[in-house]
Amino acid sequence: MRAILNVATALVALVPFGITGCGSSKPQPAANIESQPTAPQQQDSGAKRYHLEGTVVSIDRQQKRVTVDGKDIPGFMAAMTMPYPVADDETLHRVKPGDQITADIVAAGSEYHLDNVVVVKPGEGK
Ligand SMILES: [Cu+2]
Repeated sequence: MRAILNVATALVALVPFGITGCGSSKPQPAANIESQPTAPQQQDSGAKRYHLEGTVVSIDRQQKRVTVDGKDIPGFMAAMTMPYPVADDETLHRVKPGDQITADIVAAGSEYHLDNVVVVKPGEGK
């Protein structure tokens, strides 16, 4: 019983960090881009993709963000709940709180967004 309470306390203590999100691990100055004049001006140039599994916590259609309680993503970030920008409205209107999803995190420098969001298991709510 005490162990369970300790875990709950630890989770609560982590929440503030989850709200601020990650991205603090490797700040990349934009000046780096200018040091590569030969690089083509492609949107996805240098972008990395990470596989995200998690549960949708909330959707903010005005800010175009989906908050996901995500599992650990090796090489990107630990398991945490944080908002992810989502570019397309179709995804924002399709997913619902409680949905279990998989998605690609497209990360380029300090910018990232979700792509290829798939609802693996719909949530109970509507
Ligand atoms: Cu994060």
